Parts: sequence; C-alpha cells; structure tokens
Amino acid sequence: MTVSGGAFTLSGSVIEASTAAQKAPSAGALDVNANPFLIESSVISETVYSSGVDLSGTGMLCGSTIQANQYGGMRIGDGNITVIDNEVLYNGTGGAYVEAGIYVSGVWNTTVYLVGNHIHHNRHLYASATGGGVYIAPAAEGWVTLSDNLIEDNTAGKAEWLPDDGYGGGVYINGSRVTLERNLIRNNTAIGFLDPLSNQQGGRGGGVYIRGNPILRNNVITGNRASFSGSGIYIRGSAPELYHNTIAQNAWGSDATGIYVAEASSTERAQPKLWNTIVVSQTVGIYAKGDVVKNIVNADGLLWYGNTANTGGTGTFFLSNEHTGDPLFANPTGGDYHIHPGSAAIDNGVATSVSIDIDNEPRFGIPDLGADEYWAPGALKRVYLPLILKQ
Ligand SMILES: [Ca+2]
Repeated sequence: MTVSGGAFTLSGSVIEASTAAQKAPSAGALDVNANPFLIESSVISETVYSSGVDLSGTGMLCGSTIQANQYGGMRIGDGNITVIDNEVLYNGTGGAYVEAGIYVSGVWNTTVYLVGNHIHHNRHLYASATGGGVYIAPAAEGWVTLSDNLIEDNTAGKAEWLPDDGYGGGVYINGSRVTLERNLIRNNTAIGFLDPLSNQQGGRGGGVYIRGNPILRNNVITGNRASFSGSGIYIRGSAPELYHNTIAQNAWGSDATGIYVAEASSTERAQPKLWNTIVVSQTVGIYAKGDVVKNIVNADGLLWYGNTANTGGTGTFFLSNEHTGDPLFANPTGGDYHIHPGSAAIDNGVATSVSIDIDNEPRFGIPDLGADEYWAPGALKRVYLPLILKQ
C-alpha cells in the first residue's frame, strides 16, 4: 500500500503477506509519505521482497507489531517521525537486500524518535551487515534519539563460515547527531569471518557499533557478543560521549571486550570520553588499539569489577576517579542491573550534566556510577509528594 500527500490514519489494521513489486527494502508493504500520519494498533507482517513499513513525512507509528518482513522491519527516511511502543521482531528473514529491524537514514534537518520499542530477533545478514536491531545514519542536520527501548537477540552477519561481515548486532550508528538513552541492549550478536588472507572481517560491536560522535546516556549493555572485537561496544575513529553506562558480561569466543577503541585510519584516531561508567565481568574492560595510531580513552568515574584486565592495548588511557568493587546488581542473570545497598557504585560518581537515571528517577546527591541511581525504599515517594499534591 502506498500513501502519498495529506493526512493519513491507519488504525487497528492488518497488512499481511504482501509481495512488493519492487524488490527493494524501500518499497515497503506500507509505504507512507504523508503529513500528518498516524499508524496505530496495526500489524504489518510477512512482507516478501521488501520491508514492512517505509515512513517519511510527519507523524507517528505506535502500538503496532512489525514482524517477519523479509527485507527488514521498518525504514525511516526524511521527516519528523516518532516511533513509540511497537514490537519489531523477526524481520530480515532472508534475501539479498535485508536491512535491520529499524533502518533510519536520511533525516535531513528533521528529528526522529524511537521510544519504548521492543526490538528483538531481527537479523541483518546481507554483505557488510550493519545493525541487526537498529541502523542509524542521520544527515548532518538531522537528529535521531533512541530512548527506553529494549533491544535484544538481534544479529548482524550470517555465519562464521560465510563472507557476510556483521557490525553492530544491536545498534549500528554512523553519524554524530544521535542520542541513545535509557536503553537496555542485551544478547545481540555481530558475526564476522576470516578472509582468504586470514584478516578478520566484521564481527565487531556485538551491542553497539559507533562511527561518529553520538551521545550515550544511562544505557545497560550486557550479554552481547562479537566474533572478533568489541562484544559490548566497538568505537571506530570517533569521539563519542558516554555518560553513566553499565557495561557487563559481554562475551563470545575469542572476544570478551567491554569497549573496543580503534582508529578509522592512520590519520583518524578514536577519542571517546566516558563519565561514570561501570565495566564488569569482561576479559578486557576497555581496549584501546595503539599499533597504527595511539587511540585515546578519557574516562572520569569508573567502577571496575571482575574483569581479567581492566584495560588493554597500547593506546593511551587518561583515567581518573577509578573504583574497584562489587556493584551488587539486583539480578544480573535475570537482566536486572539495578544496584543494591552497599554497592560500590553508590555516591562514587563525578558531577555531570546528567540529572536522571535509567528509570527516569533523579540523580541523588553525589551521582552513583552506572545507569541506575540507588534510592532507599520510600525516599523517592517523599521527593515526589509535592508534585502529587499539586495535581
Ligand atoms: Ca547518589
């Protein structure tokens, strides 16, 4: 279905098993360029030879299910678009033109919000697969914000013995005007392969692959895997800013690196800046390559725990306010990375511009390290009481 022009509303509809005439993701079973549009409580599934939804214009997609579309779930081009509270799953089931669960590109001078979506089991397996769950590449004047999403069990790349190199199992970012905040990014995979010269291709950035200078705030990145480097995060030749992120137990095969920092070229080094980071249960917490050019890691406020080595590589590290101790996560095997009383993260952070935590609760006094701010039972209610009384 193609919609072009003025106002468009689709509510409670099912678009199922469409076959696109044009064999490309950009066709979309539902191809909308409207102003304004509202798509709600609908199902777009099992599209053959294209993606499920292609959106541009101004509008909102909410409360819908985007499932098992062959060339990718959703494609967002230019527009002021909000995608909220959807389930995007099992897209990218096959074919030569497969894209991510949600693919965002273009975004000229406009703003795209992806909020509160559950993005899971999507698979980008076309050659140089970038972004299993979400691919983001905004233009210079656009802005893309991902907040409060659960991004899990997505894959970039096909299989270790096939030449389809994967980058960014959960999220692939190529651009600077991108914000990731309050997301739980877990159990995603980036698969690579060895070429005939035994060079490693792909297999980088199990959770997040970063090219550009995005901002990451209050995210938990855990249980992700990469064949070769950066099971948690891979940073290539860029200077992203990372505030209050919790990186824990990302591991697979030869790589169990929390954050891997590498140059893009001999003249383009990586220089990430981190504040109030927790790095736990990694073989190498943060690795900075230094063989081609000295990549530089600046980190202020760190909690290390249970890493075989906290840092690695011959790059340059400027670390301050480091702490070592048990963060006392509530239930890490169950995916709960809130911290408990007695956590070494509590009140050990440094002051930053970040005033809330992953739960949208205020930072309290001296900020805690990582994504969660600990509040004693009942404490938060007292703070919110005046707000409640006003209503
Ligand atoms: Ca505190």
